Amino acid sequence: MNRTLVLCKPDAVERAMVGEILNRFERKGLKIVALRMLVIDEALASQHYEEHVGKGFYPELVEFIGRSPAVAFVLEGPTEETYAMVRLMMGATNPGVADPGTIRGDFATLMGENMVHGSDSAESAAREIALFFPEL
Ligand code: D4T
Repeated sequence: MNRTLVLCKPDAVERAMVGEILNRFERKGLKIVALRMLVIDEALASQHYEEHVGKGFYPELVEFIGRSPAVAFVLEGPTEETYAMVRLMMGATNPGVADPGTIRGDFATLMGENMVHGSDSAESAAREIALFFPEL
């Protein structure tokens, strides 16, 4: 699996940062192989975030992820480490401690508004790509 799923979350779309984010991945040398804009409803959110269902922050997470459109895309790289490369470029989940030079480190401040999502393993990538792009 040389592919991974990325989401520009609603905060990124609202702030008109989609172009900047896509540009970073394209400059890195990763290829966009599919892309769509959608509102992530509760049903899709519960599948995407199945490991977080029932946690304290889950209701807020669902409200945030569905509050306005997101942009989902699939990136392809030359190795099976594509998902890891993308996660490095995103930075730590909490933007408050994300390294400068990463997307979250450069553009975000709050855990609840952290701009992007990237699959955290090759297995997650396969599952999430099937969820957002069943035609692939
Ligand atoms: P996503 O999945 O959005 O790319 O984020 P990460 O993979 O980096 O982090 P995650 O799955 O642990 O968290 C998902 C999402 O929930 C928010 N969150 C997380 C939160 O608001 N409070 C918390 O305590 C945690 C752990 C942020 C990202």
